[in-house]
Amino acid sequence: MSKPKEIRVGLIGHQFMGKTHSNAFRNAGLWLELPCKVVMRAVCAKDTEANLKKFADNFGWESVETDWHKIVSRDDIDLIDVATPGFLHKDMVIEAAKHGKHVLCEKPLANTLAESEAMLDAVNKAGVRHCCGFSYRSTPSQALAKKFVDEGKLGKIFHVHARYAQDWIVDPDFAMVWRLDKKLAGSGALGDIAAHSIDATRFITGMEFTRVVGNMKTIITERINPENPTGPKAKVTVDDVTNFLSEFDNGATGCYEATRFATGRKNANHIEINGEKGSLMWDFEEHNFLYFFDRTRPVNEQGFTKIIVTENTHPFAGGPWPPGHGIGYGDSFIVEVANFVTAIVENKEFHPDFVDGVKCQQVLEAVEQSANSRQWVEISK
Ligand code: SOE
Repeated sequence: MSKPKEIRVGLIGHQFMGKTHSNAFRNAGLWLELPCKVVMRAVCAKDTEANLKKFADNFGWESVETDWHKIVSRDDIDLIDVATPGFLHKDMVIEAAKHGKHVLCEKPLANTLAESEAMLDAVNKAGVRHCCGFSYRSTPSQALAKKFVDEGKLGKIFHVHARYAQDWIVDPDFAMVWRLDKKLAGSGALGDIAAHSIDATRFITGMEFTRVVGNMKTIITERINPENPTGPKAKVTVDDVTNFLSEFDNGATGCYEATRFATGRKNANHIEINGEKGSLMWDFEEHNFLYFFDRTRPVNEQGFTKIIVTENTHPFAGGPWPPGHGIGYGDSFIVEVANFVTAIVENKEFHPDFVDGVKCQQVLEAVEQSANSRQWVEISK
């Protein structure tokens, strides 16, 4: 079968992730050598046509749709990108797959494990390619961490310690938003940011979670209702902070925290992996670097090396700029979409896909079950 000369994209969602993904598709071809042209065919969102047209002009989308059922069925689109709140993921992805579209869906894949399994089933039945937006895998530094583990530089892994800390809702006057409503978001810090720590663990180490015990807490239980600011407050129905312990299929253990109340921490996504031969520390606040401790070096030379991950021999060529210039948050999405489009055109294996999305959902659900039962919960293979 001949390779497609272009991949025509339809985006659903035009808020934070819609903007991030628009930038990614627009720059994918500038940033990395692509085997085809990326055509930004249409953007769809719940907004007026006028506002959508303004967004489309600003980000380079050729046309707009106000009804998502239309964009997923257009025959001039090959790939649907779902960048919407979690409660919309399942229906949009399944419908897009039914129309034979490849699908990129933001993380977490769904609001429940069952929904995510239905989505995986739909893309498999349709025979389309799929990506789950665990974007941090596409930072050169996290990819280098995986390479080091794959090369055996850590040896047997003892344990993982991960903390994803933000503080954007510490203010009690911060009004209710969809991310704080379980019906819309599925969960709070757990699904939104612990999902990244769960995926990073699987990606870097190759280990699989076998059991967890967790604790979830809502610190501020009600917030101003933006629809009726002087009326009764809206109930917060998700976790503000989640802590959990884990065990893995190779006997290693893990300790995780995801919080939106870490006053002063803006997007502090951190993971440290300790092994018999060495350790790795990856921190998004310094994500142009990777910290590596090599216990095989002479004792007098041992210490955490701060590797600048911007050489063209590093994963993803260390970024598009000369060594030492560095990259930012949006760049990981550029790499993610460029690699996904390339995998589609060249029929190559691709991760993170919906299997990774479902594996993450299994852990999210087990943590929630454990927080309710106050017991350890097993995770099936
Ligand atoms: C909010 O917590 C958020 O935007 C997450 O949803 C993203 O996945 C993360 O990359 C940055 O923070």
